[in-house]
Amino acid sequence: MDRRLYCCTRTQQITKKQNEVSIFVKDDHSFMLVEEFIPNIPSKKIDAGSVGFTSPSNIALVKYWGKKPHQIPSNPSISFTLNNCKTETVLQFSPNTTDGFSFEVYLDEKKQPDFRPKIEHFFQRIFPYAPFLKYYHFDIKTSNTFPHSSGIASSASGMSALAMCIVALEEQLYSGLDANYLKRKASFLARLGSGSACRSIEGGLVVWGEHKTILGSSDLEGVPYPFEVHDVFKNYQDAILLVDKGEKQVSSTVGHNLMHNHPYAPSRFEQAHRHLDQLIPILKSGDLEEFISIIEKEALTLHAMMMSSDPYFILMKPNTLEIINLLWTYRKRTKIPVCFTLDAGANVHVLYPKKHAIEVELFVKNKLSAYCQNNQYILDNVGEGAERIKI
Ligand code: 2P0
Repeated sequence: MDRRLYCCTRTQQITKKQNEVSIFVKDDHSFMLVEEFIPNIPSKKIDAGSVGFTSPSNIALVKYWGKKPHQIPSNPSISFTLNNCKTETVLQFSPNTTDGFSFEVYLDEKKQPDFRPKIEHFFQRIFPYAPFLKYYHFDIKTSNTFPHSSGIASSASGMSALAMCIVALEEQLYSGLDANYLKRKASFLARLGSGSACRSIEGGLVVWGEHKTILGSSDLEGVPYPFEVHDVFKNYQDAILLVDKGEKQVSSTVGHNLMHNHPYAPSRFEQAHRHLDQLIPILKSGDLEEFISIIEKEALTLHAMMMSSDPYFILMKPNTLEIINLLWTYRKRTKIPVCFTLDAGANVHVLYPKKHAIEVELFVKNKLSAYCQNNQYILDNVGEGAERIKI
């Protein structure tokens, strides 16, 4: 069945095509269709098979915090794609004998019924763009390279790996889809699973969210940062200090929603745009003093937003602050341009240029690891994005 026809006859179109985006109202829910990513009738028939991808986590320099309906970010963000913290996903498909979505999820070979609601929701959201999801039963077999419950967001790596598998299946079913389209579509689909996941498909620096100066930036997908990047940022290092490996106190979705009616939200969103503008010459020149100033301001503003929302919450732990203070003292003493950033949790990402890796890693091992749970930390660096697993 042609989904476009289905949608148009069952719904009322309230906005005419604008940049290929249409907004429809179906029953009481509005939904948005981006026609560019809606496939036609499959050109081939395949009964069964499997595809696999690895996809990394990413660490935001300018943070995404606050979103609108349809997974549209309230402000643009930019991140380094990581290299070592990855999810590996194999999608095995065989004929579906039911009317709905049919799938099982496995983590490290063990069935994970808890993951089902999130995947079911993801499939519902992306179904207009992947109608073939109902042709098949899927066994989704996934594992992470980072320790389970390490407090590292597995949604970015997990959703981007699954999105890559889904477009790889699409590539097998439809002819003539080029590699660039497939990567863009994977980012678009990954965003519908988890916002930050759209920044994990491509390597290096990735921008998500419209920004006036950044050519091609989009609210719908992550795009490679299009301007000149100084060599120092091409192999930046990230030591992830695992301060608290527990369950997240606040889900990201709840956190993002607390930006609605937040008294400081408008100026925060404006600040993110300004920080991106300021980063453009810094990323070109390699001015690390200015880089550090923006990156640390972003991390602390993210947590300041959480601490001033209603309800308010604190995700940093005492050891998070101990690490930040030790790092500031170390930077002052050694003049090594090392800085920190934070995610929506207590873990600290220590960022530094590769040429200082030996000294900084000794400092992490000898001083900072004492403030981590079980002394655990992960050494990571800027990576290349999602990669196919040869099956
Ligand atoms: C980021 N974070 O830019 C920010 C900084 C956490 C702190 O994106 O609801 O898991 O799935 O779209 O992507 C975490 O939020 O949220 C996040 P959803 P997501 O990386």
